[in-house]
Amino acid sequence: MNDPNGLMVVDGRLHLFYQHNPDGPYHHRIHWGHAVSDDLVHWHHEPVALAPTPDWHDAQGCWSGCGVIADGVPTLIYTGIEPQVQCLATSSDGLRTWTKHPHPIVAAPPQGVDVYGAPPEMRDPWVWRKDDSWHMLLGCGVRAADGAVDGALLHYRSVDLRRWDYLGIVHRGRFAQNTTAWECPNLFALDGRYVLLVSEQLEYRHTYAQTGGFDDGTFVPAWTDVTDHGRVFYAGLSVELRDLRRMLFGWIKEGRSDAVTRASSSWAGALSLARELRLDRHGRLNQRPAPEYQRLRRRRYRRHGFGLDAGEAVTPDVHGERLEIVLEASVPAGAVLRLELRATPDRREHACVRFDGAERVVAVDTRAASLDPRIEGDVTAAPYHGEDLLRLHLFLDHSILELFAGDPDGHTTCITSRLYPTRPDAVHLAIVAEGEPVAVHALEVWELAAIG
Ligand code: DQQ
Repeated sequence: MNDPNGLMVVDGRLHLFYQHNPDGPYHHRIHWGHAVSDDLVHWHHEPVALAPTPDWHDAQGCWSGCGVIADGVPTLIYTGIEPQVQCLATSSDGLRTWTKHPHPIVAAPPQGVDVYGAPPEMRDPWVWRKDDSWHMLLGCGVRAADGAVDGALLHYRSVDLRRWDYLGIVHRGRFAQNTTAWECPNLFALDGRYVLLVSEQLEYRHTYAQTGGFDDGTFVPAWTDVTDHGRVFYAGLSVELRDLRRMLFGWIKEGRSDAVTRASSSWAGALSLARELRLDRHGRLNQRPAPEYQRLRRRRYRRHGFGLDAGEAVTPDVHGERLEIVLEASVPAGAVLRLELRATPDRREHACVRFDGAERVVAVDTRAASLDPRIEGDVTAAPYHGEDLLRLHLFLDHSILELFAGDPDGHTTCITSRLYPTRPDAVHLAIVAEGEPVAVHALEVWELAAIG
């Protein structure tokens, strides 16, 4: 899979669609896969929802988009490519089969807007209902005054989802140095403000979050950060659940080359954990793993209130490729706390999460995580925004590490990484203090059940 698509709740069940090539673990003639969950934890596969139609507008691929219920009818809105146009499909049999609307619903860029690309790139519709109208954002790039390209979001309105009027550009800008387009926009109200999520090309690494105001068709950001500091969490897509929690899912990319992926695996890419989004009192993004995952907890190791001298390590007697770890510690300036994960007993393979008490930076280091010479690890370091205590919440799932760092209600630092140990004994965990003693207030580790 690559991007999550079309998230929608129907009869209490969460439907996930996703960019998918049924022919193999590489990106080509993309279809929409489909899976359903009752609990955010276990997924049931449904037949492929959308396939390219020969000699039609999506013949080269059904690219990303969203799902809405319009007058009770489940509706998918997505991008057909070469050239990029927006398409629509509906289901009348409980989301099993889909009928495509005979014509694109947006067939060309708006008049007078110089959308970047040859042919112009505009895609990944995000649609929502407000009052009596439907609204849509499309991601694209537009030329800026300095001659470079800004990412931009085109805003349309419709009463029937089929005929759309162009209203204007909601927001534009650049996060990385060289931008060609914003992709996969999300715009929604949360905790009294608006949140905008976009993923940016050429960088192709981050889903960015901005929070601010949205009035008169203009989004005005007051705060900006990445949703995840790793280089593998991309194309984030959110959904509001029935209980009004807003969940974010991302595509977790591979951390190895396409050639290595194709040589070693029949699949590529994964769905992230569901992250509940909130804003903290400063309007900054708070992310926490959905509590539903607690039901996967099995054997537990627990130790509270202990000190670790400099150079001392604790090695919990829980092992495995699937672990959840919660840690709270006071790490003074001068001390560094390290968690070694997926370690072999001789440490020849191990990944490392590191917190530096002086710099208050949290880092994930996967450079020693694999003995496979084809795999390059890396270091991702990011500022920790919590108050005095260090609070870490980690999920390790075979080759995926998802880290949430920060206060429960504050702005969270998330880092998602990939690690590919080669040895079957790369299942150990150690917590090590360096430099100065560290006070560990709580350490809980669970072995996690598999979901299928
Ligand atoms: N992936 C899709 C595009 C989208 C990109 C193609 C983001 O629609 O812009 O598979 O990863």
